[in-house]
Amino acid sequence: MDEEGVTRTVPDQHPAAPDRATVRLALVVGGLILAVLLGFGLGRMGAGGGPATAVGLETVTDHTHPPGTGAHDHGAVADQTTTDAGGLSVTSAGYTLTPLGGAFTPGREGSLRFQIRDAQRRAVTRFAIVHDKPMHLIVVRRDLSGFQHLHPTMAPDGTWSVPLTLPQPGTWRAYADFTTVADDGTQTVLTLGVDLVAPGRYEPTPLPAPTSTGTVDGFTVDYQGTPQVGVNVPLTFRITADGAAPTVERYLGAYGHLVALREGDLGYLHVHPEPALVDGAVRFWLTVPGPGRYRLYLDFQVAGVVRTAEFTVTVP
Ligand SMILES: [Cu+2]
Repeated sequence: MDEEGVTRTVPDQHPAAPDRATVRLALVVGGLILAVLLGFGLGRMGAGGGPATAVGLETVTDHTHPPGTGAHDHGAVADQTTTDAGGLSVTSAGYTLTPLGGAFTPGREGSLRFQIRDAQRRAVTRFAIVHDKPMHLIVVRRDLSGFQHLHPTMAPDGTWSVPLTLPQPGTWRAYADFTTVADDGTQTVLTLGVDLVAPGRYEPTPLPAPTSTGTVDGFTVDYQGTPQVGVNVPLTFRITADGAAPTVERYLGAYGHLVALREGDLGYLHVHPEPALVDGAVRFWLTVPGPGRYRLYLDFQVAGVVRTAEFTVTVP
């Protein structure tokens, strides 16, 4: 990362095969559970009952909502992250992020493995697909450098794993952003966080100065909007290259993905995008829970390549 507070090219973090496998797995697992739960209903259906059972399936497979249309506005959803920052705890709402081993050597590819366990200590295997994925994993060093956005895959026993390289020594924060689906269909939106350690001499990078312009690989990204404490305000990002506007492509079901992290405690903010471009720009709605400095990370895709632009914002 350079001093401008800008970025790097994100390699293809969404290989097609594992993704499909993950989705398929989620569908299969969800389907099996539903088949058991709804066996009685299905039997009735076979006997000439109504199509009532289709509804349950949709809560698992059709969670992906038009981004921005109240992204987690489901009737049965308990959303803990609307106003407060998430990712500050390994346990919330009865669910626990449990890392499974895993030592990291700086600069060497390792593997992050973990489970999400429920209040009965059972590994959760039923997750809703949100923004095309059942699990979003954000990794950043505690100085807010080295941002990564990954998508682990789940084994049938509920163990998630993803190759992970921590390029520099230091303490890193990993955020698991997911939605569980309980046996009764209740969905819980959560971001749990845990620290990872890459042993070695930690030389923190100072947070770059606030700016509303970022550049990455010849792309310039400007945003308009002023984050305010406790107010949901629009942030509109415009992407240009050589003075022209490239075609911004949909990526994970939206025209961009934005993560905001708070300096000091690394609180994680959910940011909801609007479903369509606004005059060619990507618009998000952000509520900041308190004053401080925040780092914004915008993932966007042009010509099949995902890049991340970064910005520091001071909220008075
Ligand atoms: Cu993701």
